[in-house]
Amino acid sequence: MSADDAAALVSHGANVGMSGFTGSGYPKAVPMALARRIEQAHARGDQLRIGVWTGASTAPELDGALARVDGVGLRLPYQSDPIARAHINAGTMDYIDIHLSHVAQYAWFGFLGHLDVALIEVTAILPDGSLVPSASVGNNKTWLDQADRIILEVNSGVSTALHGMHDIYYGTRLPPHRKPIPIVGPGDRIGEAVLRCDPDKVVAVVETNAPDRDTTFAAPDATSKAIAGHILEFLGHEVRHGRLPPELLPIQSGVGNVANAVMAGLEDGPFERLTAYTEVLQDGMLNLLRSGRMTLASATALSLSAGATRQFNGEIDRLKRKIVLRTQEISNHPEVIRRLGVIAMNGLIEADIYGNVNSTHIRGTAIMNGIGGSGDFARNAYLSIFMTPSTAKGGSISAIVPMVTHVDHTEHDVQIIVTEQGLADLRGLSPKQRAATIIDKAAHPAFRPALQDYFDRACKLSPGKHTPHLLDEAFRLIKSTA
Ligand code: 0RQ
Repeated sequence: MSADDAAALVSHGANVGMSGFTGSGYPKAVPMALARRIEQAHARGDQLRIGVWTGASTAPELDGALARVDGVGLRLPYQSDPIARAHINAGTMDYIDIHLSHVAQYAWFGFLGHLDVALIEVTAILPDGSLVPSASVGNNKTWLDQADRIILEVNSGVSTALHGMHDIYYGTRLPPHRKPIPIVGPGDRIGEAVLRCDPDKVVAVVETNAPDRDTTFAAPDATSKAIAGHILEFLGHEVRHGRLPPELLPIQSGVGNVANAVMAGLEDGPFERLTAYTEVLQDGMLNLLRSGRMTLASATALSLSAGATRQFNGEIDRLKRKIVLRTQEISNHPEVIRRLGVIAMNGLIEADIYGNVNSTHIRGTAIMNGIGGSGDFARNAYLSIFMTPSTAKGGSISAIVPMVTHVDHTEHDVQIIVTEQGLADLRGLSPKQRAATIIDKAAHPAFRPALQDYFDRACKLSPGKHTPHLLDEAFRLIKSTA
């Protein structure tokens, strides 16, 4: 069927579960056809807006195209498109920012409402009707199972050699019938290589031939190299003190350039036979797998630059033995993350002197991207590391503030904060000890005196002395520098 004909099957008010996770495996043709249809409907004065549920962020052809025509009433669970962000922050698009491991189970619990359509990119449809997933798995299993009707995009631009890399677990149940998730090592396979699909629900099959978004990474700069250096030194210290094995524990690495730079740092570091239990596999991690520094990686999505995708396609048969792509409720499962003892490394927007972290909001009210999987990993990790440049916007804003304007990760979930200035190890410290450490090790020298002055006066004047604060001026530093 043509993309336009398939798009005509989606009606106003429908909830559409789409594939896509950090710019990979998203449908490329039907969302754009839907955007054209929405634009025409709006020009005629007709209502046409849908709910868009995905795995995580997608690309301009999906989130951007639909947001540009004001076609999305509600979006969940994680997105990073600038046009969609502008709509959310203008109040014209509702957005529900959910822990990525929670999304599928919320759909099964019935917490999100009814799912009308699943719109899923696949690599191939097999003769028995099962589907070979493409470069991400995300929530595709749940969307296919839950939706009334299914639209498939078969992308011949994705290598069919991907077949065999995926592990789709069909053992999840609703409480009180749940059983342990039987993963005891990051490479364990517990499911099937393909997605099951009821052929009676398939209303359209659309052929495409298009690459995923080119997720480019900046070459590591001095700041991200310094952050990576502090983390590597810390990991070495932990090995020397017997708190980590020489091959470390499975690594989770968040999105963005700093995360990618840490992976690049591991390439030159002393650690061998690394593993990863993560959600996104970026260029830096692919390099570790190609060089043999990393032996295994479990993820839910590949999020690669065009160059890295070419390398991946060239070596796919060799890499297939080292990479497992799972559904996101398993890649981010708290039980597995806790059991394996994952080392979680995520970015932040601001952290306060007590270690609460804001990953999502600018000045407390505007969304940047979303919490993504950072909460799944941070709360359940063996080591929960957050990393950031110590300042933003050309040095005018301190990433370390007296009190965060929005809390995604509480002080109880944050063990280590790293900036280019240094590494604040908060393990075993009381709130006041944490504050002294964060100001001393992580804050930029230009902001240290103001933070120290706030903390000193709070220690004297705060009515409660456990977590001293001056509530009437906690946000003044932000106001004066933003
Ligand atoms: O804005 O591009 O307009 O200049 O925030 O900041 O420094 O480029 O850092 O790309 O690593 O993103 C937390 C957003 C960091 C990301 C966040 C502005 C800054 C810039 C981006 P500009 P950087 P990164 C696994 C884990 C949540 C989800 C997550 C994220 C922009 O890491 O989305 O961790 N995390 N998932 O200028 C004002 C401040 C600021 C600020 C930064 N204090 N005030 N602006 N910025 N700090 C993946 C998934 O879950 C899918």
